[in-house]
Amino acid sequence: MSLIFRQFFDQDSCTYTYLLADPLTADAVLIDSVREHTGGYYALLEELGLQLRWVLETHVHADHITGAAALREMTGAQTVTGDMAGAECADVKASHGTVIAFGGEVLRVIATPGHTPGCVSYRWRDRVFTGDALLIGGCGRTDFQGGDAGTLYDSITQRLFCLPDETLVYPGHDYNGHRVSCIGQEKATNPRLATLDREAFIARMAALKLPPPRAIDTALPANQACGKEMELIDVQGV
Ligand SMILES: N[C@@H](CCC(=O)N[C@@H](CS)C(=O)NCC(=O)O)C(=O)O
Ligand SMILES: [Fe+2]
Repeated sequence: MSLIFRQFFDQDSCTYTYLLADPLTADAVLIDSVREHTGGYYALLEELGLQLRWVLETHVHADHITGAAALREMTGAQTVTGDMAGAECADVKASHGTVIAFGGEVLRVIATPGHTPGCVSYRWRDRVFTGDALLIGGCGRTDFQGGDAGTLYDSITQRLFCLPDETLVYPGHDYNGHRVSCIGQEKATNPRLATLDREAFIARMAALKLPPPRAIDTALPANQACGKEMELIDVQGV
């Protein structure tokens, strides 16, 4: 079972970005890229001789700007978001069950709304990329961008926790230095989900009272345009 897999970390926003590729055909995808790192991804793609096919977003991010538009321009890759994300710029608006193929590999889209209404997770082989739906020992906040704690609870318990226990969980962020978990571990130990029922989870999320992400005002409009430069957005009236 040959595969290419890399996990990148953006120190500024604690975002994880994932590179997946089929070494037999050299087709690659990136999940949740960060605009500041597009040069680095491009250099690695060149070094490994890979052709980027898809740039996938788990959601419209509030804390960093995606590299999607820049990567599309540099490589010709197509961009993918959830169909409820409200990012008109995306080439493919994926819904629950959509299959994204690259080389001999497939990614399956799992709709996991709650952190935002348009959040999706991507399942690949024995792994699931959960964005900000399920974090390691936590979950995405639900206090802005149309977030809804009850919806998030349902997504996690009904769509993610029914995957096999050994499925590896790769989140969109980690603020505590964790890199990977698995479904069985999150079911057993996630403090928001292992011990709380739906009502208690909703109450816990309402009590979090977190400060807004520092970059929210610039990140949201930029990401709705797939990360295009703001000057360009203004000129084009997007
Ligand atoms: N301090 C961070 C906050 C980032 C933040 O709010 N992250 C969101 C994801 S976009 C979240 O859900 N965090 C969950 C948590 O902090 O428990 C920043 O300013 O960027
Ligand atoms: Fe987020």
